[in-house]
Amino acid sequence: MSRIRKLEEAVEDLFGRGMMHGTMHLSIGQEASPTGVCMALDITDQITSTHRGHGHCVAKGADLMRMVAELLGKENGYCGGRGGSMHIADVETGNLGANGIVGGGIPIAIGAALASKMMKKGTIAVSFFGDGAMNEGAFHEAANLAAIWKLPVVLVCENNKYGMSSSTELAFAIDHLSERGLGYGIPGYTVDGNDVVAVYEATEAAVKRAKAGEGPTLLEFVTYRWKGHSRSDKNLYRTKEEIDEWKKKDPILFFEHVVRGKGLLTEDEIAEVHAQATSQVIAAVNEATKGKPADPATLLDAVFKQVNS
Ligand SMILES: Cc1ncc(C[n+]2csc(CCOP(=O)(O)OP(=O)(O)O)c2C)c(N)n1
Repeated sequence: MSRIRKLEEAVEDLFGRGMMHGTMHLSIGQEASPTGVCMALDITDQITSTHRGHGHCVAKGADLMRMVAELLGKENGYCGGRGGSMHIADVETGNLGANGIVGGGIPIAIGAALASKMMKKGTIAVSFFGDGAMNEGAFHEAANLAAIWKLPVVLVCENNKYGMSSSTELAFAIDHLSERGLGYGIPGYTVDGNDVVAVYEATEAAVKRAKAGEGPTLLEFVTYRWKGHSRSDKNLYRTKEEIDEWKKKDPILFFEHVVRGKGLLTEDEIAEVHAQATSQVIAAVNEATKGKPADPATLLDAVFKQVNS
């Protein structure tokens, strides 16, 4: 969680200094869901991510330097600098890709789960998506197929309360978005998305169910994004008081409180975790900035996989 937070703080700084291309979306405040979910997965299990996907990439094991290089449009980035913030894929760690199309990753995860089932690979797929994506047609079609084919997939809704400026209260007529699973025959659970242990436990149970051939689970992790939707967001649709209230529920501070209370880590050990995360991020940024900028002359290279016939 600390590594995700420090990376995103660094990304915000790089963007502010005009070093990044395109846009980017920060998930500061939401670190418990990628962390808790990916802790319950094997490296061979696959994920699909969203436009707000830096945390998912880090939690699934991406290399920080290659991530930053991608954000800076460098050749040594994950997609040769062509993808930027919203399109980081790292197939080796099972990350099938972030996706700028809201809801776009859900059918891809369903396809990966179908392939796993047909090829008897024993792996599962997890699709991360926001509350806004649950009102996309792609979600409904994918959920139905996952249910009727009993696919090994976990549908993870990170309900951070807003889809751009639309609150969930405005966009849904139900209180718990996990209820959406019931109409498809998919069990759904709403969980505190700022409690990493609760996220892990809920995911572990869903993964077990998927691996046992019992089909999909829908998990709603209730959380909050501290920052605006993207850089152009002036936060006119919510109050400073609301943001401050959620900052008090910081998933990192909450977890520190838990481990301190149980005597699992000392103050020095907690400080060491944060110090390590900071130095890893600094090293990644320093190394990535040395990379060669992607060359516009080879723009179409590395966009599709080359197959030699
Ligand atoms: C199919 C599609 N429709 C609209 C957009 C524009 N758009 C980008 S992000 C976003 C909001 C998504 O909200 P949510 O799924 O809740 O994710 P969050 O931003 O809260 O993480 C929208 C409408 C898009 N990228 N793709």
